[in-house]
Amino acid sequence: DGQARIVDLTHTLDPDFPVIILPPEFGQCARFRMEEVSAYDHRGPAWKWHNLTLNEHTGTHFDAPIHWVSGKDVPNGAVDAIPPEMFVGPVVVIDCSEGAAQDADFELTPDIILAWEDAHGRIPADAWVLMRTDWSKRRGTDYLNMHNDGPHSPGPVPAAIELLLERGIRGFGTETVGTDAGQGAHYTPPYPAHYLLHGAGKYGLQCLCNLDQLPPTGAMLIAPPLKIKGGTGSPLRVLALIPGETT
Ligand code: 23J
Ligand code: MN
Repeated sequence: DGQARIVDLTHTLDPDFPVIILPPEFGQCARFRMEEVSAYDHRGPAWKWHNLTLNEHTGTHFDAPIHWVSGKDVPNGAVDAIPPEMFVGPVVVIDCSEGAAQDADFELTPDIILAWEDAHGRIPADAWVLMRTDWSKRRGTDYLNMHNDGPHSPGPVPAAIELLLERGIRGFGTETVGTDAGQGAHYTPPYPAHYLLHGAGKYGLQCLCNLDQLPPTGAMLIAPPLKIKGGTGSPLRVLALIPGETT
């Protein structure tokens, strides 16, 4: 009947929004920057516009298979080559917010997924699976939660991603700065969400928000990345549509 409640799962692109910090031996992600070109002034009397500088993995963003070495040869693995049907599809939400409030290193495990399926049914093939942690409500340094031994934020164990791949999911999304836990480098394989998902040709979404406004099942996700030639990912607007509800 055309009725749907629309929830915006996107953070505002803002130079102050944290970006991932990798161990110092690696290249680093540039923050979002905005440079004024003109503002109805001598540089352009009737218009205002900006030059933008950003990493593909800035703010609320999409991860393509070629982001990771395991997915480097996936056909159509760059953002410009992914079939557009992949950008509209069903979404389910696994609520890990209570556990993540207690434990910054909270792990999404197969047991949690199986318990979710007992309550809500089997995860449908081709669905996006989002891990709700309410981490998007954190501000400032609490978001990356960096300690001397690196960042601490919740994420999936390798076996959880393997189970989601058995279900044939389309992709996996989180409210944290990555699809992997802050301490995800210490799993086998390191960064299992990135390694396993992208190796299987699946997608990622990171830095999502407002997952607390979604039902566990029944919503549709619209998540088309920018069409960057050979791009490994892209900031994007992510919208959820909840049929039969009104805003
Ligand atoms: C590069 C290296 C490691 C990671 C990431 C990027 C991300 O989380 C990302 O934004 O895809 S873990
Ligand atoms: Mn990314």
